[in-house]
Amino acid sequence: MPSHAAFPYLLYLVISEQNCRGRSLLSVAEEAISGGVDIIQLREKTLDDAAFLRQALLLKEITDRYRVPLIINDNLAVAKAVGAFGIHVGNNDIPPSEVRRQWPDGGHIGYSVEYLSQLATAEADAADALGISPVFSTPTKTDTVTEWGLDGLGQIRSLTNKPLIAIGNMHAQNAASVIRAGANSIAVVSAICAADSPHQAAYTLKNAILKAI
Ligand code: TZP
Ligand code: MG
Repeated sequence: MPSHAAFPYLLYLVISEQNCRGRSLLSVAEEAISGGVDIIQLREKTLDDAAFLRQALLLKEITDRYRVPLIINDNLAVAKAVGAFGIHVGNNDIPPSEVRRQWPDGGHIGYSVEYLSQLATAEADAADALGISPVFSTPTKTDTVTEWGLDGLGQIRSLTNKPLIAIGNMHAQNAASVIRAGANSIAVVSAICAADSPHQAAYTLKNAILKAI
């Protein structure tokens, strides 16, 4: 079983307005926090920088109110401008070492792993946590490379001590097995953003995780 001390954020919400079924991202985030979400990543792939910044500032007000860390996906300027807890970058984004250089007093860096060969690199070393992307294929993100599955996750677990964030078709029914395979954190988009009740969905997921650790 992995240590949960380095990354004590068991339930990780990845949110964007377009995945919220027409509801306000802010109200979905607030409900999700009330249900037990531990950390939130704002991932807006369709907004320009100004709109992304406005959205991030509004979300930061909420995450600050509840003392939930805010991660910004793939936009260092926005992450710095809002004083985010950290940033998450993909394999084709600004590399973690460059984030570190441009944000020396900066925050947490998450880095998505799509290839095993990424693990033995300076970029993985520079990251604080690794995204296992995706554990299971998902309609939410289709331009993915490797469907890791539980075996792939377990293999990565055996190769690194970094906290592992499992993402891709995570839900209450598979969360426990993913934790047992070595994940430190379960990250979801649809399981919370598209739920009738984001509060209840977060609560159910959190309980499934807590039972598995
Ligand atoms: N990265 C890998 S899979 C994914 C991201 C952002 C989307 C996960 O969405 P869902 O709806 O939780 O499967
Ligand atoms: Mg990217």
